[in-house]
Amino acid sequence: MQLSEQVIQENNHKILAAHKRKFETVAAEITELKQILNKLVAFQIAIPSWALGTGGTRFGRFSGAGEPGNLEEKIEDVGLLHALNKASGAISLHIPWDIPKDPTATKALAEKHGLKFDAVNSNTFQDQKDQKYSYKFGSLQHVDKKVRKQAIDHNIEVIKHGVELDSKALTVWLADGSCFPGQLNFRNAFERTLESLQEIYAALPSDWKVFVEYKAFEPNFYSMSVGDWGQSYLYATKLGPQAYTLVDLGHHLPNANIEQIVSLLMMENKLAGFHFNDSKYGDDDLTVGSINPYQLFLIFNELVEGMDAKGMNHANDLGWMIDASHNVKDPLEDLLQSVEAIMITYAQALLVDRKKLVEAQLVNDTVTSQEILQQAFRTDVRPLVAEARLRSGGALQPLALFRSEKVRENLIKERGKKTVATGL
Ligand code: LRH
Ligand code: MN
Repeated sequence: MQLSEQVIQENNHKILAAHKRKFETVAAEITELKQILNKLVAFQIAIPSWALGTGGTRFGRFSGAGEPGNLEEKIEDVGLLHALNKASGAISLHIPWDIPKDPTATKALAEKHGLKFDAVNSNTFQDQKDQKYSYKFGSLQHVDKKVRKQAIDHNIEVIKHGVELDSKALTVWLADGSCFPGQLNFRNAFERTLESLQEIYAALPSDWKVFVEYKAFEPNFYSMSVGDWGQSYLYATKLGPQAYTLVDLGHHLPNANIEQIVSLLMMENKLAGFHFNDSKYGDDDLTVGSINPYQLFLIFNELVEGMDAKGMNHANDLGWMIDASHNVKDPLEDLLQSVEAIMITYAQALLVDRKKLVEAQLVNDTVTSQEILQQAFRTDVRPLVAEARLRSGGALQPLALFRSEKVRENLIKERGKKTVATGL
């Protein structure tokens, strides 16, 4: 199921006048309008290949119909999202869930949909059926050198798959840790994990990066061997200049100040990028901006300030990826909402009057500082984001068009009612 440019343009035409009125109203208030629109047009978010079907929890999974049953259908679904919002121009694969059997054909299919391959993800948190050694007690941290070697070889295999698809980064998330006090010697576990990561680092092509993703808990519930930003930063600095710390928004303990973590990682040139999602309690992997949109704004506020302070290219210098799981929403509608939330928040952060903010900070005028931030956060930038989409050939209202064109119904007709197992 693909949505033609013609269908998108015809639909835009019906609502263009209303859009232009709203756009001109908000545009009238903005000084650097052209720069902001160019930044929005250039900003692309990677869609996770593992989030195109219904997820589930240990208590159950309510599968949906018309979901992708193979890598080709996953690429088509991301292509559909990108046709609608022109901001989903990349897909992030998870190996072995998405091994490209014919990389040349896979790359060609992605190019047909205007998609690139973002970071590839390794998986040493599940035992594959033909696997020799179990990861029950960890992978890169494991006390048994044979298990560590198996996990290292897997990561090197994943790099090879990524190279064939012109990906430029490997994301390593480790479930490694312990469930009980006394189960693990923390220092030895760190040293074994570092030694293992050093072997993976040595296999990186010179223009590649490795993203070390941290997580406070789950599936281990006493310690995680990459449990917070400090531990990930320690690995990344000990590994070398191609290693960075990946921030998954759901991987923090309650009330962590994620925007401060982001600011300091950028200061150190060690921020890899993000796995965007939202959460109220744990690693809930909910729709971006659905629970705590102000926190997301404060994070993007630090990102824009930090990237401009270092002259970074907003679109290309960091990894912008979603990592979500869908239990009750249509996966594609959920992803459309997540991309929209990220684009809205980025636009709001671009509206912050940085000069006035610095002036207020330098005189400890905390009231004015808050007023400046909330002026931007309370600006309805949706017409700006829609205008950027319009100028990129996308839909003014992606979600409404997804529904009015009965995309899910058509996918079910094409793929049948069969339900598909996702890796998670
Ligand atoms: C771990 C995680 C990691 C992925 C997995 C699907 O919670 O965030 O990024 O490998 O989800
Ligand atoms: Mn993640």
